[in-house]
Amino acid sequence: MKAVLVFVAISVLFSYAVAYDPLDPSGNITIKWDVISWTPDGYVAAVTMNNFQMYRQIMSPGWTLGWSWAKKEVIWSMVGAQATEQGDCSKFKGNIPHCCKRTPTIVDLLPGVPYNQQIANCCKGGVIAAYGQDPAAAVSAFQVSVGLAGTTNKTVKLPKNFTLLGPGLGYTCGPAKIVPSTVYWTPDRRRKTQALMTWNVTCTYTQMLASRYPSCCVSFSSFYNSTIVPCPSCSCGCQHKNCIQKDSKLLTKAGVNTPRKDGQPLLQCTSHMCPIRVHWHVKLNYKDYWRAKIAITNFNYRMNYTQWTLVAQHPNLNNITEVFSFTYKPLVTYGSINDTGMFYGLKYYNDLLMEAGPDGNVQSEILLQKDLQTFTFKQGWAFPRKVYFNGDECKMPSPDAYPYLPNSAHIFAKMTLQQSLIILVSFLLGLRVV
Ligand SMILES: *[C@@H]1O[C@H](CO)[C@@H](O)[C@H](O)[C@H]1NC(C)=O
Ligand SMILES: *[C@@H]1O[C@H](CO)[C@@H](O)[C@H](O)[C@H]1NC(C)=O
Ligand SMILES: *[C@@H]1O[C@H](CO)[C@@H](O)[C@H](O)[C@H]1NC(C)=O
Ligand SMILES: *[C@@H]1O[C@H](CO)[C@@H](O)[C@H](O)[C@H]1NC(C)=O
Ligand SMILES: *[C@@H]1O[C@H](CO)[C@@H](O)[C@H](O)[C@H]1NC(C)=O
Ligand SMILES: *[C@@H]1O[C@H](CO)[C@@H](O)[C@H](O)[C@H]1NC(C)=O
Ligand SMILES: *[C@@H]1O[C@H](CO)[C@@H](O)[C@H](O)[C@H]1NC(C)=O
Ligand SMILES: CC(=O)N[C@H]1CO[C@H](CO)[C@@H](O)[C@@H]1O
Repeated sequence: MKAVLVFVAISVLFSYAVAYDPLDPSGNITIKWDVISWTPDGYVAAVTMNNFQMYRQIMSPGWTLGWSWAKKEVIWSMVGAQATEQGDCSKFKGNIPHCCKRTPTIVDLLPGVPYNQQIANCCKGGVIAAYGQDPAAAVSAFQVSVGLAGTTNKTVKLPKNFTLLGPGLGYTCGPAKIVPSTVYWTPDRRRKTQALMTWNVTCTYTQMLASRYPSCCVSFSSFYNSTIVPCPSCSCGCQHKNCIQKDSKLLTKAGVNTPRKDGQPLLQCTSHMCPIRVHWHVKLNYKDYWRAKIAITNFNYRMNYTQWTLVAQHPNLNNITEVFSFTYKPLVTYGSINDTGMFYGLKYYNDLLMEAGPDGNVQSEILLQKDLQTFTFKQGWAFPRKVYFNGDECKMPSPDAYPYLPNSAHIFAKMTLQQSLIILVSFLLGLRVV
């Protein structure tokens, strides 16, 4: 048991420093450029961004992709996305490029653009689903026509310094690498064609880059101890944070919920100052099963979380028997250790976590079958080891603050050997110890 607590303590200490995500070790976003035709002064590329992360999506307002051209390339035109700035195209006459910047910044188009300006998987306002939740929606694509570029696979210079940005996104992208050309089926699926050249860029997420502080916290309670262990105070940082009391008259003003362009939240005042709190309640004990309740509360008045995801790590999740009102999917990380899984809402029922207020929460109950060899309510065993909301790890209560089972081992730990022996003996004799 001590080992568990030490492990929890160590993971709490180090979890914000590492880029590698042990719960999703191969999670990344891969950006693939397929050259689909050569043009007199360059090429046309189909660019596909695949989100291979199991439980981290790109939320509204969506992705922003940037890169540096290796030479003097320009973008003649784009389909399904656009450069945010045209830049200085003054040396062009007649036909003016879409973008002449050396480091273009690209954003997705919003839904609803005319059909003839779309391609498959474009125009979703930059929103990309998590792969574990909706693999078909975990992709975004656009087409770019590049000029003043190489016109053969020997003379093309790959773009450099890729960046994937957006509010709350902490991605680092590696260099572009030439990979085997993508092979496509023709629409009638009777013939295969091949890209003229393909390169990939891989981007990985680091929570520290997204924000210095966690963006969610966890609180605990149990049926066996009336103490509610709150989120640690200032879990998400208190400095320079404004907040609003939940009974404030300002909340009745029109437009108070309108999201800001810069993504600035309007938080309800709490001691933790997090936009999201996950509460884990150990609810019931049966002979062979136990039941926990999970509630997620939104404290941001300016944010609806669509397609939210919750990841929990707990040794008993390998024997999860029933999940009420959420979907559950195990994340099998290391072969036999099956202790981590993701939860998400049911479509049209609770996959939208509404802005702070009376509707700003979603909840579920889970039923787990006890593995009688490891199961215990002692030492906070029934609480999760790690919790992630939307791919960001949440701040947990300190391990020594977990609700204790009355008369639990931690009382024994404070006694002398002699006292414990007396208790043990009186227990064996069937006497009651107060
Ligand atoms: C990116 O993710 C895919 C899918 O999980 C994986 O096959 C690939 O190896 C990953 N790439 C890197 C560079 O980690
Ligand atoms: C390149 O990216 C695509 C996804 O966009 C992936 O299927 C493919 O495996 C990647 N190739 C390499 C060599 O990483
Ligand atoms: C370039 O194209 C030629 C044929 O046109 C092909 O043999 C060669 O493998 C290609 N090289 C790369 C790096 O794709
Ligand atoms: C890419 O970034 C590096 C380091 O920030 C910089 O030295 C280099 O000049 C950049 N390359 C281009 C083509 O902008
Ligand atoms: C959240 O969604 C509801 C219902 O779709 C909408 O009325 C509300 O304005 C949205 N709030 C925010 C902050 O976007
Ligand atoms: C992991 O646990 C889930 C949920 O109980 C179960 O459906 C799945 O079969 C388990 N996988 C392995 C490899 O044990
Ligand atoms: C409940 O748990 C707290 C620790 O969070 C502990 O201080 C308290 O003694 C426990 N209550 C009982 C009745 O054991
Ligand atoms: C009590 C019970 O069902 N235990 C099972 C929990 O899951 C592991 C592997 O996932 C099984 O080996 C146990 O039998």
